[in-house]
Amino acid sequence: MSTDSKMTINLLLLGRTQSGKSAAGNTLLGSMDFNSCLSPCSVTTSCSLGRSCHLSGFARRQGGELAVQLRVLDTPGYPHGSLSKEQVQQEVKTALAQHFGGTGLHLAFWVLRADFPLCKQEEDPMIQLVQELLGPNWKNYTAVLFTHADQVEKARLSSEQYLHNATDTLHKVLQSVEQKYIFVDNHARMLKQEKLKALRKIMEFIRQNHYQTLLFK
Ligand SMILES: Nc1nc2c(ncn2[C@@H]2O[C@H](COP(=O)(O)OP(=O)(O)OP(=O)(O)O)[C@@H](O)[C@H]2O)c(=O)[nH]1
Ligand SMILES: [Mg+2]
Repeated sequence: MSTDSKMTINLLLLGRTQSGKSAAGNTLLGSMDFNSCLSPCSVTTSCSLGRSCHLSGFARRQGGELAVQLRVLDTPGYPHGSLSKEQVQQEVKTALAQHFGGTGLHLAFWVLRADFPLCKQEEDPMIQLVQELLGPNWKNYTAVLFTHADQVEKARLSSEQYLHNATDTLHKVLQSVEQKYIFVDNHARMLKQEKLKALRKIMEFIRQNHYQTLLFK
């Protein structure tokens, strides 16, 4: 969905329960569309779509300013506290077809907490789910979104130092998605400049993939 001065970007949030998916959706949209809270069980049990207003100041096309609307699909976590893998998968599949069936998905984020190391046991099932949802070209349409960037800062680590010390599993994942990642602080609410930086990175990932979208039936 795109005119000369306006563009709609469709994003999907996937990740384990309580990783900060809904909070990240709110941060990206600059709203409180999604219910986000600390809970001993999974909070989000069905998919929902949030839309930002038309945002400017971070994307240009042919020399002109682009007004970009983000559409973000929040999903139940996987593994989930009460839903099976099949239920989560079916819920996301249906929502992808309903919301992005016509226009297509630009980018899916695998949401990871930066304050937890990524282990192999978590990686395999998640990659499998992403592959099943996005198909064989999933790597072109997937990036990592680290939440809890405030905790990384609190530990006095730069994002480079953090990644330098990360597990081999995380390195492998980042390699497979061609180092597409962003850090997000959902706690303190990011400063305007930090948010613009994250949005510019998202646009760059999408540009690298030639603005292609994944279509769903
Ligand atoms: N400090 C900090 N807390 C965060 C951040 N992101 C999320 N949280 C907290 O983590 C908890 C879970 O956040 P949610 O947004 O509900 O996570 P979710 O992945 O949507 O959770 P489910 O829907 O249960 O799968 C909440 O208490 C958030 O405030 C972050 O960047 N920093
Ligand atoms: Mg949630």
